Amino acid sequence: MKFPKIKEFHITPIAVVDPPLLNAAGLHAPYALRTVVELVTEDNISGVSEIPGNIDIDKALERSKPLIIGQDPFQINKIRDILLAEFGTEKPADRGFTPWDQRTVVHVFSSIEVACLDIIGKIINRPIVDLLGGKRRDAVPFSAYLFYKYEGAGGELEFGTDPNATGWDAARQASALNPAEIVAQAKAMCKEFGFQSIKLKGGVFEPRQEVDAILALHEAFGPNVPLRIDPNALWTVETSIKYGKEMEGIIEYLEDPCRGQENMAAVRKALKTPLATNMCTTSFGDIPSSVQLGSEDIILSDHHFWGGLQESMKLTSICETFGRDLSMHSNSHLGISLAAMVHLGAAIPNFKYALDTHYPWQSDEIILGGRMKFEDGAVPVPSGPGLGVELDRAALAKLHENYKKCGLTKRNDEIEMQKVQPDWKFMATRW
Ligand code: GKR
Ligand code: MG
Repeated sequence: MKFPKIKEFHITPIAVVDPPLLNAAGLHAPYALRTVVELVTEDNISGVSEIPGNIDIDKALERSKPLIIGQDPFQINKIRDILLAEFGTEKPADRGFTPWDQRTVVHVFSSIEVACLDIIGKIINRPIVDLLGGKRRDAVPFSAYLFYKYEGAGGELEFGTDPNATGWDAARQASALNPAEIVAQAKAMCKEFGFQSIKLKGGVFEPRQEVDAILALHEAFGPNVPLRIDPNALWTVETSIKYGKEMEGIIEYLEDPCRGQENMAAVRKALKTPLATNMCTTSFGDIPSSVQLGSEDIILSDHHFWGGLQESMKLTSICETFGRDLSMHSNSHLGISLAAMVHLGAAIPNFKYALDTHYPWQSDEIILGGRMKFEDGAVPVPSGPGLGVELDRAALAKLHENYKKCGLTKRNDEIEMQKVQPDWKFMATRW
């Protein structure tokens, strides 16, 4: 039997409006960068994927083009071997110190794998979740993801706001620089999306203020709404233990309070609250030391940097074996990524914690039909073949124009922050 081969490989960098959100590394630029990959087979079946935008990843994708064109999209193992032979394996330390993952090859592999799975799903007329072993739930719950932020809509408006915006569109533009404004942001986001758990991105202000924001959220939402805080590794071990103890019984988990597996393990020993990470255990190479040290209870997987959806399923088995729970990390993203996250979220076992998503912070979209809908904080699993979403080519072209105009080629939150506070410097550990 003859199977159609991949004949086209398209790489489209895009820039997506993003508000001035604050984090441990500084400030989000007015646009978040994403790259959309599209593979097309000889019989014109198209498979798509979306990954974080970065010119180095785009260059590596370009380099992989001639290796991928001519391959059978079903032969994902062979494709992985070809890419590994070309690029080699990255070291865990290559992820860097920033809150987001700075590796290249894992992202290349993920983008090609998801696009191949999209093609396979379309050929056999089944959703991707069925290629991951099948659906364990019909809808995937997500958590509200709160950010400290300056006033502003992002994009062309930058720190300006749209006076005609209402509801969450208006709330998304408001400043959130203290506990009361964080509570207001949480109320507006939960009202719009129906989220039933809440995460606060920390590592922005000194811990006392951020813990006060958690206490204010607890007061406002009551004990039945699970809370989390993520200082992105900026706290010392002592600070993590001190404030971790204060939040015991209030938060469902503490995410990356401090840097490195050893430090995380020391904090974990001192607290009853589970620890989660998307920073200290982020690759298969990190698993042996994670198990040996006991650095976390929950691994926040992300198919974009764990090398794809099948690799993420492999991670779920490792988590089951070594007594880790699994949930999901996110960065600014659009609907192709969200669809892939939902297929994975529907397949994973022992779903204990609602997944992270930045989706409420974005207003653009590149899939036909517009923004994906949340029902009571959850996204129904798309039932169409493959990812179950189709590329909106006009919207893609518009966001590609944004990319060409905005002048950004990779994320650098420190530079953005220095435009507001010229002497601001990223510190790997701050408090
Ligand atoms: O978007 O600013 C952000 C986040 O800080 C993101 O880059 C992190 O990778 O959400 C992420 C996290 O949970 O650490
Ligand atoms: Mg995190």
